[in-house]
Amino acid sequence: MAEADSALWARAVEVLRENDLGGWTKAAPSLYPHQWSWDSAFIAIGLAHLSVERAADELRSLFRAQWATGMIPHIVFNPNVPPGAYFPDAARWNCQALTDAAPRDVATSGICQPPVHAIAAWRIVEAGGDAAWAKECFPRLVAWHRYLLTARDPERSGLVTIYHPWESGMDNSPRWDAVMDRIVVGDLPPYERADLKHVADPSQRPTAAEYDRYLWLVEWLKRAHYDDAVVQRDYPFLVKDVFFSAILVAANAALTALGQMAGVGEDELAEIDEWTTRGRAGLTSAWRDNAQGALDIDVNNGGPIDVKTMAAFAPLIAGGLDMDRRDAQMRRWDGPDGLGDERLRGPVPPSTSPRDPGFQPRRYWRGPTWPVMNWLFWWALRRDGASQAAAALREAGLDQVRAVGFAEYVEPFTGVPLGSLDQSWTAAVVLDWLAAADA
Ligand code: 2M8
Repeated sequence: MAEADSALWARAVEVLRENDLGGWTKAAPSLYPHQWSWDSAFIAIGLAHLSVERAADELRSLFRAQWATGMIPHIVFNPNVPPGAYFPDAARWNCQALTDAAPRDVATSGICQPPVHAIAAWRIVEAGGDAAWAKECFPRLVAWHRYLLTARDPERSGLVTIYHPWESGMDNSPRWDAVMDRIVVGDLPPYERADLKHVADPSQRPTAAEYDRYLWLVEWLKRAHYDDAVVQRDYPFLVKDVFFSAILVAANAALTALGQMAGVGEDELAEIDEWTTRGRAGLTSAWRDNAQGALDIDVNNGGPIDVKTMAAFAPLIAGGLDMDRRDAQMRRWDGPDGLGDERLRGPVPPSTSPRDPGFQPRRYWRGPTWPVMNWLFWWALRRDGASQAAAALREAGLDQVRAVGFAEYVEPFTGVPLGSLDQSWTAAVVLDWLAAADA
């Protein structure tokens, strides 16, 4: 490894150590003091290069918080965090009082996040994990995927229904604007935002109006006692999220590999195959030629959500595309909604296309580039043999981190770091990138 890369590696290791709270890692030093679901999956991918056992522990601590429904919750709360440091906190979600499905010994939020976990579990195997690990994690991951394939897709459409922008992981993406604009906030219990205590510049975070709606949706979910059937009967934010669904398809391939290693029966493997087929069919139904990709579907009015964001690359993440669709996705990748806008500081994809009316270059998921997303696209391109595009993305992604450190997100034109510094998942994906060069 070149000397500069050794230094980057050492610094990434340090960031993960500093955020390590003993068996699990907080998402960021102060802005995110708890364990986040998809953050921890990416973190495990990085940790696997340091210690297979420690990486497995990262996922184990999520599994301990798994709901009886199979859901892996989006936040596992750290009981040692002082009141007011993060909001909404465990008390506001109040899951243990409202549903028996929530675990008794650990407090969690009542929603989930994209299912990157099987991909992480398989990365642990690739880094030296054994059949015992595959046997241990397989049933947890099957229960998680089955929850998404059933409770979150009772129509068997192959597309997962999300209940909250936080479930997408892309909280304030313009993908959600039209649905969120329809929500009328009622009698919302008072609250104080904690995020703005940690990020001084409010133009980098969601707006007050967005936060009111986020919290209002939480009140709806509480009223439904977090019961999926009740939520889906009458609820203002029901969206078929193509990016979430695509990650599930990709994760099902990893689940199959884990199942084979664990020696599970043919029936179980056949069930996962069927999930994959269904997921691909769902993404095909969400394909729009004019978008050269897939668009989310607003369940309450049946229509596609026509905005230009990186989520349109969902089919690329899922893989298994026919030649025409793959070419269309790669044209989009190289075009003005992907890497082709000449104002971009480097060839990494903006979260929202600069051509979309909702684009804002500094505000969270409305334009900035996200190192962890660069990693995810790199992983998918590499998996499918697009080695040149993958190598270029890895190089550009690493260049960005070399320039600004382990930022949560980055302004796409100026390259200024935004949000939290020393974000755990950014450090983790850097380790995986650097390890890949040596492979
Ligand atoms: C962001 O989301 C949380 C809520 O879940 C927040 O803004 O408070 C998102 O970027 C999400 O994708 C990420 O998992 C989380 C922690 O990094 O922060």
